[in-house]
Amino acid sequence: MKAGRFKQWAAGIASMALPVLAFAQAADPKPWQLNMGKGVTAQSMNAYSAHMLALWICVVIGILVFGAMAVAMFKFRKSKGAVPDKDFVHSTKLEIVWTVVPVVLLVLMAFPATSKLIAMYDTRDAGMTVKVTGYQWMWKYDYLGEGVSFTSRLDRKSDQLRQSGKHVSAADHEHYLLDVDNVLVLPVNTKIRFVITADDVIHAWWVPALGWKQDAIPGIVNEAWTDIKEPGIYRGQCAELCGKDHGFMPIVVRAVSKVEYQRWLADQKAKNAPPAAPATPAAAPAAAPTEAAPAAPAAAASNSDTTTAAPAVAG
Ligand SMILES: [Cu+2]
Repeated sequence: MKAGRFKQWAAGIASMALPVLAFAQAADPKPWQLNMGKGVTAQSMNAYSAHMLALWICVVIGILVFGAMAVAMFKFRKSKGAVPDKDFVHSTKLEIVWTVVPVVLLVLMAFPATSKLIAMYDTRDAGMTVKVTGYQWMWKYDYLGEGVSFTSRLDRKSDQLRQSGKHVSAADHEHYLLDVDNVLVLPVNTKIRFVITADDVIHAWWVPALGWKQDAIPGIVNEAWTDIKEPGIYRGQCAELCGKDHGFMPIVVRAVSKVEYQRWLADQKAKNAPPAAPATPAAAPAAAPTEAAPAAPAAAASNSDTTTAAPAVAG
């Protein structure tokens, strides 16, 4: 009976784990994950190592304190003939020890934490800059100096599902409320500076795999940077309660190789450059619609349409 039950459980867990493993990204949280995720950037690894240092110090302290309590409770108990020492009320030596040891531990943790924190705010020598603007309820991305910008909002399928009122399961949408129409494409192994602001209320741009979140505040430009080590899709959300649709402004970062990024950027620039057509004055006016016509379906299919998204913001 017991063995049968165990087999049932094992089969159930295995069948549950299989689809999860198939879709899992390197930095996605896993079911029953206990520890903090490592992320995919230098900063997220720094946060992870600072966390692990603190965790192991806590583990050692826990073992020592609870071990001492266990010894006191089980070895020195009244039933074993232990007699309380009523004269022991003060020990300067002990007080010095329990003051100095925590101070040393705090300094031990503060040194790496401070240097990592300073590195986290050092946005110098970035290879490129992306301006992130929060709106109720979407994001706008400007690739500064490239002339590429677009808005990124909840994908239509999630939007329809959420308004349908039905109970949504993973079968309906694999990334329900975590998908967008236009993803933020970034190159790997590049120091990318973000300037983050908002147009209406306070939002916060947060992709856990990158290892930080930054407030997007109207009238203030906050800075952050990243250097993604692994290509992949990294999802996040607005992390500041910003209004009724706060839960419906996800973030999707697609990290690609530098070559692929340059190709993508060239595509975006080509789509964003309608003045290229009037550059040939000899061409008949009919040339413009034929030029534009093939671009529209291609843009819609590429899932990173900028030409149609940009006016949506202006309006
Ligand atoms: Cu928001």
